[in-house]
Amino acid sequence: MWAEDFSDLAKTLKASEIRELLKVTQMEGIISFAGGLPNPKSFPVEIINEITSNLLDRYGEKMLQYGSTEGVNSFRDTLAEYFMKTHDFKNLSRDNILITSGSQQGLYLLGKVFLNPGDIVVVEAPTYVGALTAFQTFQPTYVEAELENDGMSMELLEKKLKELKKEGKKPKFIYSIPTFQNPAGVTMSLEKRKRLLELAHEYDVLVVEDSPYEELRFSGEKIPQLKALDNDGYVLYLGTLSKVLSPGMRIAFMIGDEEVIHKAALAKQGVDLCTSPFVQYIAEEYIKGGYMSSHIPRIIELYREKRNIMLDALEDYFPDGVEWTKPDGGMFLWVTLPKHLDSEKLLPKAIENKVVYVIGAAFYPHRDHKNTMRLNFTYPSNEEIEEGVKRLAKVIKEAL
Ligand code: PMP
Ligand code: G9A
Repeated sequence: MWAEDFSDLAKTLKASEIRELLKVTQMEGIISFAGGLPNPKSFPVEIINEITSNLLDRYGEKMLQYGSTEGVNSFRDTLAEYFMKTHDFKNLSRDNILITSGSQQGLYLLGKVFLNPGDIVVVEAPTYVGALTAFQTFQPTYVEAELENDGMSMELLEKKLKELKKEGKKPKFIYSIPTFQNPAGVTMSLEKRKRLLELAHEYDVLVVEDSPYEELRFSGEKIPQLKALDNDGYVLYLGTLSKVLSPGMRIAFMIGDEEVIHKAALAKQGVDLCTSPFVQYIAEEYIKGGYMSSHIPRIIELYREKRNIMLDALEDYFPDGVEWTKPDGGMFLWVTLPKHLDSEKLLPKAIENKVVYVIGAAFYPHRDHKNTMRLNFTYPSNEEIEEGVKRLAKVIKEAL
């Protein structure tokens, strides 16, 4: 009835592939490798129950009131200390930190702060589909740097930055998920991280480091975050508690240059006034009380087993000519089918066989890669992983 009155922007809005697929995944008997959902077994329900009731006794009035847009000050102080101590981030104070309602909101706020229509954003290809959804309101132009097994191609990035400079253009930022990337599961090497920062300096471009998965390492050596290698505000870091505590709590944080943080807080005022103080107090106690550090190893153990089961099943059931990444952490792996197969065309067949994944094209700004798919291994049960891979292998073999 009102569709004619929708704004030009609303008329362009498209559903996120992942949000849409959540409906399919709720169908009876479906095994889902689609959404990036943590396993419910990873939620520390009892700890949260206990913390919440203690906190309500002590701080009930503050928890139930509106809070400042920047976030609860003591929580911002706790995070500053936590990231300097555990991540080696330099010179943080609460003024470098904005609490957001999920990193998804952080991405949206960055769009609001930086992007005019047509502005350039450099992304890894493939990249997180939710970032494309967040930025779409601001209608940027994308420049893609291909993702390799050790992270974004620095050669391509340099080439593109050089070309843009020749045309008198500069990207507003480079968006990267360097650790256990979504969707591909790969991790950027230390050499590439250093090179990325050199290029950021040379071409004077901000780097947005989106890092929800870094704590979930199952194998290999820890690599410093880009933000830990940054001495002068070239990296804006997005962290979240969604994958190490609960996505339902919607607690995340943007860490970076004070001026950007302040502007993002102004942008947030019009979005939700503030992130729930109730939940911020709980999150603060979860970190300060050491619960987070003691709980993460349990999540890692749960997910490492699931990753191994999926890798073994892929090896056992997938036909020759199909390749996949072998992630050291995170929640996803990335499957590449022979060139002539289109994972979007296979999806209805997969759903018929009661298994679902996210098509690779969703993770490219121009949706121009067809023969890939993303598999999540954290949500299904161990038995479902094996059975789901078997079903998917059948669909692929039939298509071959
Ligand atoms: N960035 C990336 C790379 C993600 O994978 C996700 C969640 N899937 C988000 C941001 C958003 O996370 P949240 O809003 O729950 O913090
Ligand atoms: O449910 C969501 O939209 C968050 C998950 C993101 C993903 O699957 O990448």
